[in-house]
Amino acid sequence: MKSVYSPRHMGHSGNVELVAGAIVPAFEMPSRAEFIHERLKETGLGPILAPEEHDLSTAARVHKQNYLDFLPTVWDRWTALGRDGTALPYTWPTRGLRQDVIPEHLDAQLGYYSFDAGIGFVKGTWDAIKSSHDVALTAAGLVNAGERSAFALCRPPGHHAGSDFMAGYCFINNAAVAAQWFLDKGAKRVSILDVDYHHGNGTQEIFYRRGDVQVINLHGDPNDEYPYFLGFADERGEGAGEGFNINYPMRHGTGWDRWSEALEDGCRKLADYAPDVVVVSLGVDTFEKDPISKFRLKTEHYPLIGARIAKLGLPTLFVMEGGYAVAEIAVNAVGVLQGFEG
Ligand code: Q9C
Ligand code: ZN
Repeated sequence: MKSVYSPRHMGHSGNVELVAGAIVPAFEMPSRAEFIHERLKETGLGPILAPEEHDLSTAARVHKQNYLDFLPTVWDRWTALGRDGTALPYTWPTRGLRQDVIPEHLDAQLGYYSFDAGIGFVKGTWDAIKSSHDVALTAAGLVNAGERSAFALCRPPGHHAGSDFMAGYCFINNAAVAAQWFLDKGAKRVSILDVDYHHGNGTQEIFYRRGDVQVINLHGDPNDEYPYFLGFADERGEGAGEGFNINYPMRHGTGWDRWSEALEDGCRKLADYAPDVVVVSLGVDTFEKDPISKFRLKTEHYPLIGARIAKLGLPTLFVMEGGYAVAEIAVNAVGVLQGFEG
């Protein structure tokens, strides 16, 4: 399997996030991608390619233009205010406040375009976001050109980013952009299978009213897990999207037996949908030792995930999402890919 990787993710580093009342170094850190990159080389999974530059026209079909215009401006505007450190929001437009005015101040816009404070910007953040987007589309191009599969080693991840909001370490929804790109290249239907520990709220929001992208999510139950406000089992899509959004919320402590049942059910529904291509939002924060998650998958289970996806017999793009047990995520993520290859 070919992979796509860019070192440009590394400029997105040294940022902080808010966890349990404390500002701490962000769990989403450069070593995540570096360990996976090393593991790809070590295992000889296949060639590792550099991304080609892509413009944001496909991204603009799943994100709002004002949101895409905002993202590259954040760091320069933050420093123009005489600030350093990490650019973070601190105020949000809740129920009852005006949603129709986008205030001019950067602090207000950071809140307007975000869901939480897990999306800190530093100097290299926009360049990393753009490179992650390019990595996803370059890998999608490999699949479109006839490869059975490809791996987009995206960093930062994407599945919490919605049409006009950043969230949970995510800015551009790489998997959603790739799915849209496949449609624009002639695919009639695309399935997104999201196996990250956290519900892909951004992906769900983007495609909720669409029938051309099926979204299947396996994740921590929002009753006791981030993103809390979305990811319940009764969210099935609306309008043309009715029935094409499928959620499998699972409780803290879920292990392989229960999780793999959900994967099996999801794969059957995916096969019934008969998409032209599958995009896997590949998070490995389901791992028992993940520092921010509460499932109990073991390293031996990850190749089984890949093998089940391979059984679908469909062209498959793997897009990297979460996973924070830093050294182990490399073995687990590449384990999925090895399991896919058989
Ligand atoms: N106690 C992804 O996996 N909150 N994002 C963590 C830690 C946000 C995860 C709080 C987690 C976001 C792509
Ligand atoms: Zn996650």
